[in-house]
Amino acid sequence: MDEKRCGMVSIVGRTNTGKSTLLNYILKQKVAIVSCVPQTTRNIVRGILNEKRGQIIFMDTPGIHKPRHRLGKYMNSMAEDSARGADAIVHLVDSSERVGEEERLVVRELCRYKPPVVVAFNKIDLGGKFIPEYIRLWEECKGRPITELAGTLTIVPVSALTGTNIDQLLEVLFSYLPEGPLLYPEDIISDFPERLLFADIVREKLFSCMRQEVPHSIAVLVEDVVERSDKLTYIRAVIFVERDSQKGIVIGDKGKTLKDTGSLARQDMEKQLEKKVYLELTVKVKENWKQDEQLLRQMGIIM
Ligand SMILES: Nc1nc2c(ncn2[C@@H]2O[C@H](COP(=O)(O)OP(=O)(O)OP(=O)(O)O)[C@@H](O)[C@H]2O)c(=O)[nH]1
Ligand SMILES: [Mg+2]
Repeated sequence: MDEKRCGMVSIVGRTNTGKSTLLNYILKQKVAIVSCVPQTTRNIVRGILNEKRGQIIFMDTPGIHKPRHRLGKYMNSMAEDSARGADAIVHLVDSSERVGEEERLVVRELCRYKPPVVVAFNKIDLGGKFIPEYIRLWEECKGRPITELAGTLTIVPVSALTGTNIDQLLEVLFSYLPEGPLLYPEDIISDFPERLLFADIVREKLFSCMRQEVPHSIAVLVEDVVERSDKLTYIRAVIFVERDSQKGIVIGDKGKTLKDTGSLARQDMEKQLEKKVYLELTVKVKENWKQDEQLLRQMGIIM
């Protein structure tokens, strides 16, 4: 029998291109939260695909953007380190959006890295209007036409939402990986700590329940996960906002936003744990939490 292939693949790109959606689609399970708000992902989320062909350890990374604070800088450097150290890189592009400044930043960075790149044109279900712009950008950075870049650069149009061409993407990725022993046991899907996933779930539900835009001011910290019995887990989470006025927005009229968030988050957590969850949510104001190293460490953003 052929030797299995195994390696690390980093999924990088500008924010909101569908990186987390892609990871969840490939793993057929929710391991990373998704929202239409930019900068949803704040940590590296590792998801592991096991197949007959071998094993791919995917790293879903925070979207690369122009950082305005310490949190943003950490998010960018996390994505860059992950790409640099991978066996292959998926540069995930939103092909329904024009090339922008952030995308130029990403391509310039990736061009300097060693691992082979698959440029995956995502959201192809929306028509892929701007694909030629992205190809031109890569050709400019590499200084050669795409036809001369075989082996180091491959392009695949995909849809992480409908699953179009994901098979093809996986085939190219496996071909880039070295043969060798598996790095993770075959029954593990993600090594992302449960506590951080629960915090992310609260954030995802808040994004979907809030009408007003304060998502970038929000951080969630899970302070307690206690197994009360075989059937019940108690989870306590604190939602941090930067200003008093934002506290009101998170709580909502008569507490509705917070209540709806809690109820949706609890349902997701119950699915993950396959048991009942009692979820307690509180909201606290903490100015400048984005500069607070200790809190960023507790949230797993700084190691
Ligand atoms: N139409 C369409 N929408 C998609 C597709 N993939 C993702 N989306 C949507 O794009 C939005 C962003 O998806 P995410 O997966 O959160 O994007 P991301 O790249 O992880 O974003 P950050 O974590 O903020 O960097 C969500 O509203 C998704 O539903 C796709 O193939 N087609
Ligand atoms: Mg994401």
